[in-house]
Amino acid sequence: LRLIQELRHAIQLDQIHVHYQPVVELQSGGILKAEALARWTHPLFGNVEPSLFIPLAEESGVINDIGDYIFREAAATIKHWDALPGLPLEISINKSPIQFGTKDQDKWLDYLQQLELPPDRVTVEITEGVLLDVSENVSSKLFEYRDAGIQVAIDDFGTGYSSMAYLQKFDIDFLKIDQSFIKDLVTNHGNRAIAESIIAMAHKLGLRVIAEGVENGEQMALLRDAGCDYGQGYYFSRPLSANDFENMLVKRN
Ligand code: G
Ligand code: G
Ligand code: NA
Repeated sequence: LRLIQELRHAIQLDQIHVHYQPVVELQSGGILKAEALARWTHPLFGNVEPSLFIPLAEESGVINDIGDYIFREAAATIKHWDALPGLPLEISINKSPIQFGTKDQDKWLDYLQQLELPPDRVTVEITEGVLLDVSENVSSKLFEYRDAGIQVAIDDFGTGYSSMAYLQKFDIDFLKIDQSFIKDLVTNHGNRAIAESIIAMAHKLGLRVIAEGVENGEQMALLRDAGCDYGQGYYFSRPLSANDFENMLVKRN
């Protein structure tokens, strides 16, 4: 478990980076926001997959430091991009259940104030499981975010056990349809029915919908015609370094 030890020092050693993947409005093709995705460049192993090191970070508690680091880096980057032509971009940050573990879990609102970045430019992505956690830590933080104007998205929607009541209680802003439903959307009638039902239900509750893992134009057109608001996936762009994302923005405008 040497890797956990190394992960503890990865931030100071400047091995943790943020990549950005655009979330695109299906009707207009415009970019609404970027999702911040953690990357670890290990000196020997190269790029360590988040699916490997995020669980390690969660088990060891390092996720709190990594999460804060990613948040600060991503918020500062979005602020920096305000100087570019085009609309001000929003940023989406993943927050794992472990990060809700303590009462005084983050100072993200203070940091946004310091940066002079309006909280409504920030979305926190949580999984359905977080909503089912009845602890005071989770609900007080979600209400604090909401009162400040930070938006909340439910990630991987449809794979867990969300209750519709929780979507109302916490006044959730976005549902992200899990990529497993998008994968064979065009040929699998069941998955298409699930995606269309999520879109209809979300809209009736006043939520906006993001389809994850959109890989081709057929999927994009089907989702757009079904009324899905936004898409994210390789069809639009892979997650990019800050530099590459910035170049992409400049080229588009
Ligand atoms: O790009 P992808 O391989 O990046 O991401 C894999 C998984 O890791 C996703 O489920 C994503 O939600 C998670 N993840 C990526 N970055 C972060 C992060 O900064 N914090 C948390 N908690 N999870 C992240
Ligand atoms: O937070 P979340 O679990 O949604 O993380 C998104 C994950 O999905 C990341 O690992 C990201 O690299 C990956 N991803 C993003 N777009 C696509 C896509 O179009 N196809 C596939 N297979 N994976 C994608
Ligand atoms: Na996510």
